[in-house]
Amino acid sequence: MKMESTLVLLKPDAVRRKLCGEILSRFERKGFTLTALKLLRLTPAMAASHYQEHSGKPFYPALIDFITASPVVAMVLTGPDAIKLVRAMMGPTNPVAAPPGTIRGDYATVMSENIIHGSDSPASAQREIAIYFSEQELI
Ligand code: YYY
Ligand code: MG
Repeated sequence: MKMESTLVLLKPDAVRRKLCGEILSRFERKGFTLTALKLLRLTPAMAASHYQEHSGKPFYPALIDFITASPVVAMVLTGPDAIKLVRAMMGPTNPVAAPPGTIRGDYATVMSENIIHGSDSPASAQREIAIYFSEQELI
């Protein structure tokens, strides 16, 4: 067991569908500590930085359009093994493969609007948290 912090985004579809409270509630009930939280609209530069590993892939232009189209909720969740546990609660990238009980399994139908982002490794978490939050904003 290691204490970790992970970046979670509730994507534009989650905000539009007013699912933020429900999803945040799942993470609180699981036992994570909320260590930063904000509503913001991503600039194209932030989106490009966040999704740099996907640059050039066929779905990249649509992904950038989607993630910058309207506000997201960004948060940092902290707790034991937070990175892996949050990914497990999210479910697989493709909602078709996401079991009921996972966030994508319960709320999403298509990969292009799959509700939530969570960091996939300690290196990603560190890099992604810095895109959204300053040191002073991490409580
Ligand atoms: O980390 P995760 O969000 O589960 O998946 P990634 O492989 O990092 O892809 C990021 C994001 O891109 C995914 O959440 C949806 C979108 N996407 C897509 O629209 N079509 C694909 N074939 C792959 C990913
Ligand atoms: Mg990813």
